[in-house]
Amino acid sequence: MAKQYVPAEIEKKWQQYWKEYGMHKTVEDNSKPKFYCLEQFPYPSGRLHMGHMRVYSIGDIIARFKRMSGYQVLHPMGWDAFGLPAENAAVKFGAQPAKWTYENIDFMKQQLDTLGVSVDWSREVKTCSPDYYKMTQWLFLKFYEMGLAYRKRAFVNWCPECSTVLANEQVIDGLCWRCDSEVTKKDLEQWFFRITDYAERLLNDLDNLPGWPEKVRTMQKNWIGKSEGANVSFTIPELNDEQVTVFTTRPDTLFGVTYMVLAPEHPLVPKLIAGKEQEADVLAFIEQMKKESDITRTSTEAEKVGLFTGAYAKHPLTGEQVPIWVANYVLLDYGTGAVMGVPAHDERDFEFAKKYSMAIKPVIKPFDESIFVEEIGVDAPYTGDGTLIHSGDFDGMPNRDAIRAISEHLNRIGKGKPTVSYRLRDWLVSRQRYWGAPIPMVYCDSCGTVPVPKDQLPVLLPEDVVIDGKRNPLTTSEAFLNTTCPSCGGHAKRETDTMDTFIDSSWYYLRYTDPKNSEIPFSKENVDKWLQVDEYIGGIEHAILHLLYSRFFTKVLYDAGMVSYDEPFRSLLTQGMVLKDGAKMSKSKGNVVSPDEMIEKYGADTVRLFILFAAPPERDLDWTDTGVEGSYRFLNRVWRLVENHEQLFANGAQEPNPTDEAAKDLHRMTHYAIKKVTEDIGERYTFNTAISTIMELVNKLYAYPAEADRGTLAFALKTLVVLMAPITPHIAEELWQMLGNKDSVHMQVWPTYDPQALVLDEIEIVVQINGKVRDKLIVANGLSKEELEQFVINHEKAKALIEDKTIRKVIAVPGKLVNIVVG
Ligand code: ANZ
Ligand code: ZN
Repeated sequence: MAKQYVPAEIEKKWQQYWKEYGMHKTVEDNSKPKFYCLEQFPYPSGRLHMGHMRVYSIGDIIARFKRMSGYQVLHPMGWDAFGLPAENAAVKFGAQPAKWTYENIDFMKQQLDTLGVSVDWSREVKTCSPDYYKMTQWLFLKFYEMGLAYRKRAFVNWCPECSTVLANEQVIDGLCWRCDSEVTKKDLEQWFFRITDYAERLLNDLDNLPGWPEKVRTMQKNWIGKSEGANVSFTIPELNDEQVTVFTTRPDTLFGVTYMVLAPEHPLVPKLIAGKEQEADVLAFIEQMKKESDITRTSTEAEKVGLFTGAYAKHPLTGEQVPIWVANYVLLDYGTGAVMGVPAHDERDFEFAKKYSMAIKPVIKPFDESIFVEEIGVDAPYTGDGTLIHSGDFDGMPNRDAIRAISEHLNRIGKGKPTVSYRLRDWLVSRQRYWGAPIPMVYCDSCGTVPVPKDQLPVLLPEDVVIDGKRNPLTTSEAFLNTTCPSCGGHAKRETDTMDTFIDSSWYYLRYTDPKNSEIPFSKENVDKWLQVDEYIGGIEHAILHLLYSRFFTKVLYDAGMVSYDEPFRSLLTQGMVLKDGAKMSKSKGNVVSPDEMIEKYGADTVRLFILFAAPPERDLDWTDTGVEGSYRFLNRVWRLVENHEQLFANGAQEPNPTDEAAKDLHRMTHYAIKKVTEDIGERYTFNTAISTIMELVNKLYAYPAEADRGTLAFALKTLVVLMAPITPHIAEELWQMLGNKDSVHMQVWPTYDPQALVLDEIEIVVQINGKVRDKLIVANGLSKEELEQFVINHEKAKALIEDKTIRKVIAVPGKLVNIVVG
């Protein structure tokens, strides 16, 4: 009796079976090589979307494939569970952030189970649970001990919508990464991590990551933004020759300086303007600038605005007077917060000088003789290379050489030195929000800032609080306002800021190796066994943020002797987006396809098959109903195929004996499929072409004649089901049973192909007469040069071509052609 393919039934059944037999538990077997397969953990927003389905389908095919290929595989899952949406939900629905979060986790976990992902839930981590954030706090203290966590007052990025500060990495084109509001600035005392100490290593070690996409490495490189140049000191006669230092990448243009610009917030500015007529205007300008974000101030579209301070500096080499200005386009925290203005050779300076009618003095004569010095600075600056002019002793020197020569000269006379600047800023890690890991610091009335001793962790987050969306409830929490100083026992207040959630996610992949450790974040033994992550899969949106922070964390913990690798992710796969009708799925566009509905209608296997088949993982994937239906039909087709041949296995299948033509052909296809699918899944991650190959095999099986060898057929069917196991794990289990097996298909050893089986018996070669292609011949494969030559010249077809002419020479290339030279 024909059995129907009913995904809902078999999927439930097998998920239950896997759970019952603990089949996704990490098997610790050190006789096998290890493989750590990790997908970025989700934020428990409420429900999984198609993007999640994609990333977890990709991770799962890899994890399942590696298990069958003889690896001990770590494939864990958890929740990036702190963050603002929980507080917003609390305001909106009145739910406690904790309750809301845990309920979401329960729901989404069940969604992941319906997709059939083989994750080891016994290692689950939730960043919001006290056992986890205790260790996040432990690590904060470690950073503090190492001098890598510090508190300072600074103008920081502020998102008015989120009511919190943001790290530089979280300001994307002037907007908040989370809510897209325009970011402003605020003067606050905040905690920072000294990531800039690691700038050079974070940059250089990108070269040791060949398994990362070039694009991501370039983005990190640009973000770190290393610039080599010089610091040059000018003096200010009216302030007793006090020094003001500028950072320049172009010391070769020093003689072209016609003014200097300080960042409005530069500490010297108040002294420069004191008592001058400019004072009031400049002070007002400073106040205005403090509020604008760096991005707004320096964007190329933004108009350059500045004011003269009324003060002058003395040029270090010429002694000339240089007027000192303040302007929006100079930032306090890059370089030295001061620049020398060279309008003849710099775009920004040119624009500024034109606007305020400042002198423009060319000091580089272009190598390109069609550009005249007289033209420089009339309509545009000259930013190319050339020879120095109007530059004293350096006249005539190529400017690339002058960069070094002038730097060295300044160094000798004590007025400058070679300097490297980075765009990367220290990581601002405190947040004025409730739903995060409390920063484990107290402020004692008499001892000042005191770290909480590690044995007093965790600093618990009170859960019975009122969230009004305006104010962090910790700032009025009794437990935070009144505590005792761990050092003197006197009255102290706790820090009420919590940590940036990106700290939680900077080390979760380490915790998975030792998730239940209650003493320390993880043991060295466990972490060293599993690290590095062999394949990390996630979205390109984290190219800088999460990935840079995680690299930084790993390097710090490497320096602390806690891990043996200083890069966490050996290989990185950034998956493309899931689109619908060419657009990103979004509620506002009304084009969201619900994973639950799809799984209910077609089953998880169809959803997985479609996702993996529709596009290679890095590319965007367009969700189409016809595509999903096609995948569903294919699974039905395989189902019927196996069912038609169930009898074949009733009494145990025979061994393959491919002697007839059809059997030979099928046998070759089967081995080819093994080879192709193995390489596509295991090496290239081109799951789509692996699936096309499986489809080809199915077509061959349908066309297989009833009289052809049965053993060959049985082998092909078994192989088919095994190859499908990582892709469509539920139906593969069911089909495996239909083929007469009692164990799980996922426990099978991944097949290897027989290179001999791929060799064809006969091949086609080309026959040429005097170098011209004249005919084709079928010959036995593997003939030697001589055998091939003899076979062809004695063949009827060749004889006809040669006619009565004389054979002068025969050139035979086995496997390809035979050229007969006649005359
Ligand atoms: C003089 C000069 C002449 C410059 C010239 C460039 C071209 P990158 O390459 O991005 O590191 N600069 C330095 N500090 C600055 C700050 N805090 N805010 C805004 N601009 C600043 O840029 C380095 C160049 O940016 C420096 O070299 C300086 O201008 C400017 F033909 O000095 B340059
Ligand atoms: Zn925001």
